[in-house]
Amino acid sequence: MEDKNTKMNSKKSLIASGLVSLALLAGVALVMAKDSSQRKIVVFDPTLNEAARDELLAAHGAVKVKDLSLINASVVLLPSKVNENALLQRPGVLRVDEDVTVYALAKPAPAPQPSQVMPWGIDRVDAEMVWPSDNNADPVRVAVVDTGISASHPDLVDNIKGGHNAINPAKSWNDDNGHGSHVAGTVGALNNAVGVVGVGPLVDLYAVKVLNRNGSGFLSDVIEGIQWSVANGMQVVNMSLGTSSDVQSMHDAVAAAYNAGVVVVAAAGNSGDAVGYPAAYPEVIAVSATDSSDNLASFSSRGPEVDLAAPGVSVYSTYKGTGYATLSGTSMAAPHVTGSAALVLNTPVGAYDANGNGVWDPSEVQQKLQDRAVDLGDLGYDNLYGWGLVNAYNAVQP
Ligand SMILES: [Ca+2]
Ligand SMILES: [Ca+2]
Ligand SMILES: [Ca+2]
Ligand SMILES: [Ca+2]
Repeated sequence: MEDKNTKMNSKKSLIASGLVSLALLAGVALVMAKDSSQRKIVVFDPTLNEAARDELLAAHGAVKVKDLSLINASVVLLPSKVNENALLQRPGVLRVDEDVTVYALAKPAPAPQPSQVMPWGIDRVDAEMVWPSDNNADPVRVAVVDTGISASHPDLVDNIKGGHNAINPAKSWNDDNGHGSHVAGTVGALNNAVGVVGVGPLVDLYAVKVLNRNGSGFLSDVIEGIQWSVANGMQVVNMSLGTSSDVQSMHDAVAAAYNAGVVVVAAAGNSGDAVGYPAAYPEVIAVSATDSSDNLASFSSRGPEVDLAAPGVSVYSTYKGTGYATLSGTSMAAPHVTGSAALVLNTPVGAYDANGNGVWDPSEVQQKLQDRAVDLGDLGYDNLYGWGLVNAYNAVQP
């Protein structure tokens, strides 16, 4: 946790006075939750139509921010707790969830990189042994749900195929923080003459911006990012973010993505303690972080929800603008698994087609990644490394 700097500490103390316990996550991407007193997620009975919902909301003084069709909900501003309680009494209103705030912190340390180097994590998961056979495959669509992706980065730009700004759909998904670009580079930086190279250098990257330039954003924007990913045919969603708050709307959103066939990967958290959310949900592949000696990082969250481990200490990758940076966190581990999942999706499902439908389903991808991981720590499954260190090369073998 050596890079958990003073800025983070001041955030912690700021949040300590909030009503919801400190959450956090993503390595350098620290994510915390606090009470956002007016902004709520109102979840309706699915049989209620939009007009009826809007009428209900208006009757209780709620100002609608947006709808979240994925989970039959609306994001609203409520003037007071009285309005919320009254709304809860109405038939058709299932629940009112906190629209918790999430924060990501990245330390700015861009350094120019004149020639391409292979980051140690890419080598460790043996991604480079997969590339030659992958060259002619259809690119897999990967959504990086984060601070955006640098639209001008020469080591990313050819792989960026689109995106969405859930905070303000009228604005760009360009990364004004750096964290999302770092994650994107580990997933799929270009195999060229400069900078770094990702696990899957031919993937199609989609920038789903849910955290702002300061690395903060509402949970509802994260949910909208997941919703966009489902609606736009994303095959893998990477979430290097999280919170200690277990909010039902978030679980519903990742479950909807999973049921739609989307592989969802998330960082386990940087608390050194229990796995955070969304990583802890069963529909999500939870990733802990290892160092270059294959030991679990001290900051890495751990517990029975961990599925896989991946490199997450001193990871060198692309950053905002045209920069590069070395960062640590489970935020950096998750994209190694996301990239590996994308490489698996480029191979025939074969014997892993548990439900016999001829295509990869999220549970089948997860099963193969787990079966082909390199066991670490105690023999077999354990709470630190899950099923072991992800290995892209093993995972794409028949
Ligand atoms: Ca290697
Ligand atoms: Ca490169
Ligand atoms: Ca299947
Ligand atoms: Ca083990």
